[in-house]
Amino acid sequence: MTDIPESHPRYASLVARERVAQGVKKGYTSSQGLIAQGRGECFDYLLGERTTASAEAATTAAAALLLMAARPALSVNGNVAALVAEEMVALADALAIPLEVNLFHRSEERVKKIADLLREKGAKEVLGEKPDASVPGLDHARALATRGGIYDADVVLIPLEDGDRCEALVAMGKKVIAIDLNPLSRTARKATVSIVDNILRAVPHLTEQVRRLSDVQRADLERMVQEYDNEKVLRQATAEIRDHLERQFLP
Ligand code: PTJ
Repeated sequence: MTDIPESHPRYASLVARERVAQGVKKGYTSSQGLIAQGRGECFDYLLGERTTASAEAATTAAAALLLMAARPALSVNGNVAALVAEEMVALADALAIPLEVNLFHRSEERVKKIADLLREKGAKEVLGEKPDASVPGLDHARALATRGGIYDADVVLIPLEDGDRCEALVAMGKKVIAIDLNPLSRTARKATVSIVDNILRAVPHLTEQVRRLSDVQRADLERMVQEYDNEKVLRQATAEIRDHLERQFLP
């Protein structure tokens, strides 16, 4: 790995980039994942590389949804594995559910490498190596799903995805939580709850909220979800970008 000094003004961003590059070298991240990371970096820069108020609101609603779910599921792809493998294991632990590997640029070798990495980080159960069902309406490998996992889930977390599986999962009647730094993406607009934040900040924060809300009464969780308005949150996220840019660069 390139030795990046902690004093570098772009330290966190450069370390994240390095982790995705390592993921490609080790074979669990696709080369296309580098492009996705570049896009994410750009949006994070526009946001001011911070967790905004809109992301806080979305994260709380997402935690409430996951806690209320009868069968929640957590999807992991190559970029998620490179950036937050350990943190996804902690989230799965907090909810006492498995993780499921699901890839767009699928190869069986990459699925196995990601599943092995998650197990190495302490995952108790990893699904996705033997998919036995297919999400209707998708013509690519991302359709592959596991019964007892994403296929039967009522709430699915899909970090860093393109929009069509999000739409297809919503069409199956599922509630979908996206983590996507682009508030304008199809995924962000189609999801039930969109967390517009860097996955590096979003996943630990989501786990913290799941733990914090775990003793809250169901009626109160329901109220949190009912009061949540994803369109309003995405408008707020774009306003947060504009405000940050004006304050920072055009004072
Ligand atoms: O491992 P695979 O084969 O399943 O492929 C994974 C990628 C990410 C390559 C695949 O899902 C893909 O091509 O995704 P897209 O269409 O590039 O969308 C990824 C979205 O995630 C974009 O809107 C990015 O802005 C966003 N994004 C990228 N990095 C981050 C991010 N959002 C949050 N945190 C990030 N670090």
